Amino acid sequence: MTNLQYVSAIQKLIEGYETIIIHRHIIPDGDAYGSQLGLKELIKTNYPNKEVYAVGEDINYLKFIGLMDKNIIDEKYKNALVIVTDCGNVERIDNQRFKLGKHLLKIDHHPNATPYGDTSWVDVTFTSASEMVGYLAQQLNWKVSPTAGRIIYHGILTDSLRFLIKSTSSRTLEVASWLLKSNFDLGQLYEEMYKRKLSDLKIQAELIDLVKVEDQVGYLIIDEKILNKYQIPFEENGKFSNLLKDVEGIEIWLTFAARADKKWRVEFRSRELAINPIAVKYGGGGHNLASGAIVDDRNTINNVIEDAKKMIKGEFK
Ligand SMILES: [Mn+2]
Repeated sequence: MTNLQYVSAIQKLIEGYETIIIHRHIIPDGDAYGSQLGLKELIKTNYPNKEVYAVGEDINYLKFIGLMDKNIIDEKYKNALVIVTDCGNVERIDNQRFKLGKHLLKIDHHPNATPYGDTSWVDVTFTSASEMVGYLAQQLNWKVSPTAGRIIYHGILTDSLRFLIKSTSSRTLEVASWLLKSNFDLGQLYEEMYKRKLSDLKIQAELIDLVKVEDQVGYLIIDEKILNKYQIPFEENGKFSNLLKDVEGIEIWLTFAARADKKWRVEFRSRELAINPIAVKYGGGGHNLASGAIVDDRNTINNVIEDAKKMIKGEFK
């Protein structure tokens, strides 16, 4: 099916259900929020009589984008259309009640790790699931409130690293341009997104000193002690995953960050080599050039680093 065929199929689905419940992945990021809350806002504007809910855990640093709906009882799912955005694998869907609906629609730009959904629109050529939602709205000529425009634009910005990643296309910019017409306050959004604390700069200085580079693999281990010293909450432990981006001589860069449950969050990034097979090996997943996983201990961290070196040498299996 072409993208335009998906667009009209999705339009029919939305029109066919009175209740729509939208899920996305755990440990949400800007794109998860953008595609989920953006789509909710769009449906509410264009189909004001429908009940639309966005479910999952709230995350503090994204409260300026919006809040999740609470206390949605199982009964609500009975005749509902359930939409899951920005999530490649079933285990990562927040929360597992997504199965309770009448029809399941997946909208995603990750490689199709575990296919799911009665209708599944998956296209890895989009920078973000938010771009897909923006594209959907643009093609259907939906009304876009400033709130929806802002939420979706933020999702595209965060996943595309402000239009920096290679999958940024003329379509990305057309969708972004079209969203800007909704007249949200772009300056205010940038202020929220890019404001930093002095401690953010200071921790970066300390982290840069800890960087190791071996065989074109750069890595950084951010333990609980450093996070505490600079009062960085565990839920923000992913924000240094691009510190080693664009450094000459580094092909793959790995960031290991302490978690509240004593496990480690691993962020895999790569200039060109597809590194998601390593993430998958450790129970994670993601995109070719940007993936994530959670590992148990320092031993496993060393194994991940060794696997990345093997990947560079073409010896990873
Ligand atoms: Mn995404």
